[in-house]
Amino acid sequence: MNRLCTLALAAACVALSVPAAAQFAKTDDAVMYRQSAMFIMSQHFGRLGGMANGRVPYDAAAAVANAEVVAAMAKLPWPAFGTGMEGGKAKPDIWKEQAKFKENQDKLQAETVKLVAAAKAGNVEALKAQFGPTGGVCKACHDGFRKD
Ligand code: ASC
Repeated sequence: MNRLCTLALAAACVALSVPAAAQFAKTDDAVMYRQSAMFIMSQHFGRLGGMANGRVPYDAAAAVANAEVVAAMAKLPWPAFGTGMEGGKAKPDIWKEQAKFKENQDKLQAETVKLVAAAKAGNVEALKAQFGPTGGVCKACHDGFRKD
């Protein structure tokens, strides 16, 4: 019985401590996953940019829909930067400065939550006011952690 418990505990520990790598069959999948999430994010962020910059007519419902996709995508890429998943455009600094990288993730998530709120305000001025700061966190992280 004791032995069984020990084994069960060990199995639970392994299951709980499986690195994020276990979520992906291979590193290439992790790279494709994080790039895909960021590609979708950029498409929808770009549509908001069109409205914020007056290139396309402001559409309040579309703004909310786009901002919600951006905020949803902003949650996704991070487990795909797990241990051993170096590659793509990711600078090695991501794995060397994990606290700083995490700070950038948190900032992005905070700004995209504000972006949804700004879109829900229902006027282009609110959207404009939050578009810049959100793009700023995209850029800051890319400057520090993405290869050219
Ligand atoms: C985008 C996109 C980025 C960011 C960044 C903002 O639409 O693809 O990487 O915005 O350019 O400065």
